[in-house]
Amino acid sequence: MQARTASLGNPDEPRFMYARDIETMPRLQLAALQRDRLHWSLAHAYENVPYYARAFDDAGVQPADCGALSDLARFPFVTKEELRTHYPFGLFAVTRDRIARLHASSGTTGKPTVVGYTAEDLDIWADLMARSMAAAGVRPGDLVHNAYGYGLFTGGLGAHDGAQRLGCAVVPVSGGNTEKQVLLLQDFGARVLCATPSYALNIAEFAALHGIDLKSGPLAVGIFGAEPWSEAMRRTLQYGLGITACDMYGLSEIMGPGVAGECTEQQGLHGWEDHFLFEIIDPETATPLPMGETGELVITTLTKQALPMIRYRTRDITRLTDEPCACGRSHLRILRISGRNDDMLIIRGVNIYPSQIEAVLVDVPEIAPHYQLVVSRDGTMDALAVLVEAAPSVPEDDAVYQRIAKEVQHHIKSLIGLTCEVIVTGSGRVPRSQGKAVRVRDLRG
Ligand code: DLL
Repeated sequence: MQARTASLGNPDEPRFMYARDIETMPRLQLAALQRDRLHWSLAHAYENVPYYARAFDDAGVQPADCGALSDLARFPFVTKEELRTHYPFGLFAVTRDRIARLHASSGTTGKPTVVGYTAEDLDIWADLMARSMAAAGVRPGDLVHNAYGYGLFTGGLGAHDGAQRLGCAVVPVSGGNTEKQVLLLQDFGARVLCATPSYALNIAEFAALHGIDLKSGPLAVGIFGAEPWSEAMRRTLQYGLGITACDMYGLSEIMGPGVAGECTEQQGLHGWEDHFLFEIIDPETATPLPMGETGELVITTLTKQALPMIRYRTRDITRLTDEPCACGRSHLRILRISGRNDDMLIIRGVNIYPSQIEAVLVDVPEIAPHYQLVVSRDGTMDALAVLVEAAPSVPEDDAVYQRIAKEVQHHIKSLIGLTCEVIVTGSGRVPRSQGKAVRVRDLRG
């Protein structure tokens, strides 16, 4: 550890602008800090949220039973369902007058999930977003073009507060109006772009189509998250915008963006373990899995006041690694999220995530990386059609489209083992995203 700390070099190095001591803390020390904070968080939840008191009592556990970190496995899980049942403020652990802000996730059906923050929670959130952005190469003084949506979605204000905490200037443009986004990027000269990867692609495409060169300008860093994306998409965005693109992870139930952020090594996202405890469980049996195995991510908040979450089942599928990272940070890494458990498609016995299809599509030069998956029922079988767009340079010709469709079909079959229909359309026919992309249209009813 000593040698690694010594090799970190200049303490003013941009990637350690923030919280260097905490981010390079030896793992044993980090575990001791987590233990103390976990005790506080369990007691806080138990004493202030009737739901947790009942759930712990039913499971026969008390906060005092959690001696070691591994004892957390004896505590029950909490899910989005409980947040819905206790809508709007039933899981809050502080009185309404201590709440400084509310956010909510839209949810496609029914009531939204509401989350609340005390002033201290907002302060920590800004810190963690600042740390995540610094890890991705954002520096004090940078101009940050923030195209995450402002409003109830946590992306806009989360990135905004983090960038300001780091000492950046923010262009709070929010999502949408792509023409204006490109104009402002060009005229204001932002060094950093915050957006969903699908919207960043939309921006890059618009610029290219209108002969606007963002590549040779000051734009240098992309902070992309809020939806699954692939390494192939990273390459496309980095090349298309002339940037280093880093992944950003978070969810409103736990905080918002900045729960984990990728450093410039681009080898996964550092989960900020001084504020969260990460576990992986088997999504079927809910049994904890060892480090390195793929499963569902479960997160426990260690310092959240307003809305403590004890063993929250995220539904996100990924794996963790505690292998040292070349950047010198000791906090474990969450590897790229392949998708949500609920987004997994089972097509004729093959389990697939939309991001796996994306990884195949992005590498085919004759198609643009916009796609939608249409799932329908063919008798008793589920059928998948992949709707893709021909690249703008491809002539509008049915025979050419059919040849490309066959090739794509072949790639999907050989790389994922899935037989599906591929439909190639002309440029601009696949709906564009302004925030989180809708990748799957389910017609099964
Ligand atoms: O999407 C927070 C966020 C905003 C993260 C901006 C990053 C950047 P929610 O709307 O509550 O919060 O959605 C959370 O989005 O459970 C994942 O399924 C998905 N998600 C978020 N980040 C990533 C990512 C925000 N980097 C849900 N990769 C999560 C894959 C992601 N999926």
